[in-house]
Amino acid sequence: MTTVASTPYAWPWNGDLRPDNTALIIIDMQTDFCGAGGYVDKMGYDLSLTQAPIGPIKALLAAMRAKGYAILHTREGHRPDLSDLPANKRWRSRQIGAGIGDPGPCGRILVRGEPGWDIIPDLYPLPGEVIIDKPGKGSFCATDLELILHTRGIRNLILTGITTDVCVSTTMREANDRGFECLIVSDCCGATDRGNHEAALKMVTMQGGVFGAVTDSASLIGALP
Ligand code: C5J
Repeated sequence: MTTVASTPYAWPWNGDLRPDNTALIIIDMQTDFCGAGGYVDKMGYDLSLTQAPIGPIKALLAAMRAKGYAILHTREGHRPDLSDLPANKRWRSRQIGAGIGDPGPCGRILVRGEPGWDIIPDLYPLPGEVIIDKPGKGSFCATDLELILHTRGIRNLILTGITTDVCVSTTMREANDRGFECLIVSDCCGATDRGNHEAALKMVTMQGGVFGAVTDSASLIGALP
């Protein structure tokens, strides 16, 4: 029986925390979301907020790699022909001056294969680690993530990445509804707005843990079997 000190309950609910039933998912740590000239920068948001989790994720990633946990990475992005980009998503991004598919300092914004779309070098996947390319905010929509998790016998999902209130939150909700036991790591996430980051974490803790539980990287690393 192993649990992590978390809010609102010691996670996971059943104390069954092992490297072979638990995965770390690192969501969208791409230049477009945390690097100069990328999508978030073009929208005018404070990059320090989405860069803040880089160091904590790096430490957690090293600890979980060393202990043999499954590591998965995601990238949000669209096909170069934009056939998987809904017209309303493109229109909205253009409203704020960062049109998805349009050229920018890091190549075409959020387009697969462009420099800005890829994962930042600090957190780049190792060979053998799963990369999920997704066209939307949730990591389960239009991907094979659920099949991969079931195939590997994963029951517990540890969520990190950016942004807390959009892609991380959407993925946590999707995973929770599919029966996965979810833990979000507060300092390993970041949002384009500090209040939204805090609110997204607080929402998890309602109703006895409506989407799972919240912890921090020091508590998690210290408890990992
Ligand atoms: C957003 C994401 N915020 N990765 N994407 O559009 O959270």
